[in-house]
Amino acid sequence: MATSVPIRMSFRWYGASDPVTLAQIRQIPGMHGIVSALYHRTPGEVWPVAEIAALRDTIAAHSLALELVESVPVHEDIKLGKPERDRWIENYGRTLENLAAAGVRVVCYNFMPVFDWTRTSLDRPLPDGSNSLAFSVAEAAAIDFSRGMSLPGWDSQRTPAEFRALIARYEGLSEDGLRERLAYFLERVIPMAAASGVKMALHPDDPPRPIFGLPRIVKNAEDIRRILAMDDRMENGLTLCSGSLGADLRNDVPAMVREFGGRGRIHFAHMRNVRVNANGDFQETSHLSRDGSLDMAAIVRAYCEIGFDGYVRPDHGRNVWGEDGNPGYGLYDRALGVAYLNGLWEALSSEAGA
Ligand SMILES: [Mn+2]
Repeated sequence: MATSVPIRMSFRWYGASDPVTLAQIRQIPGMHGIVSALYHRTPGEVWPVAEIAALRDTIAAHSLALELVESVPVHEDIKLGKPERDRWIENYGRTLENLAAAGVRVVCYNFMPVFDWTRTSLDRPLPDGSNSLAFSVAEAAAIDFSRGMSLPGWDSQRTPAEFRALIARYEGLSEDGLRERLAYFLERVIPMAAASGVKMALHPDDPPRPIFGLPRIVKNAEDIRRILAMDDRMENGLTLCSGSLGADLRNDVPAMVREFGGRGRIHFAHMRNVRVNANGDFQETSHLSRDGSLDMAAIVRAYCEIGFDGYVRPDHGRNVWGEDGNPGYGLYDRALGVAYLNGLWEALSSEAGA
């Protein structure tokens, strides 16, 4: 069969504590590699090369590659513009060097203050009896950390009072102010990434809107243009997350794939579908186009047209068949997502003459 799918299909795995095993992931058709991280390392720490290599070897024992990492977290001092940021940036560069030495080629990261994703429910029922992550604008607006309210998925990390204090540190910071801090970070990190041979892949804000008064600067095509213009090198690239950007109906995801991917700046494609209301509420769905608001075939077609040969992973899945796993990161629905995406890619890449 001449049809080939040139993408490198990948699957996020949280390490030895993940209820999903590498042996299971290996059996999903077309699987190339694993997306993981040293989750026990705190933001700002240098990741030792021996630990990265050990993770790579564990993964390689299942004939899977570790070529991309999600995420190397950006220390809060960098986003806050504190003087200590130079030390954390230097450490970031050393981590990139160590990752490259262990064979990692792409690093996903984000630049969201305090929370790197936000949902108001981790298990909202869907009509078919499954459940999934959801976001309600009204429910988010009603969360009041000063009254001890917590946020689903984050309530085990810090107390409401700690979150309130963290958010207060950003009070009065504009989008321009946060953008300057990203520019400061990129000005130093992109040259180190380029020297190490690692491509940086910025993940968009999730959801793509300001939340709890915190500024957001990776919400739409205009935001992304400004960030890519900060350094024109390939190493200053993107993780194009269809579900994050797609949660704002004004974002045209296939157009973004063509614009940014056509310039070689998309290094990692996150693929998932969401059902979005006009007011900004959304719920994650199966990957199938008709279950959500995104035309997944149009997105894959755009990738095929630009000849995309980078890394792809199914993003979150629903919780189906009674699986007891990490919210959004069970085995079954993400595996169904891979099978669906493989089918789209096989059909549409041969159509595009790839
Ligand atoms: Mn994503």
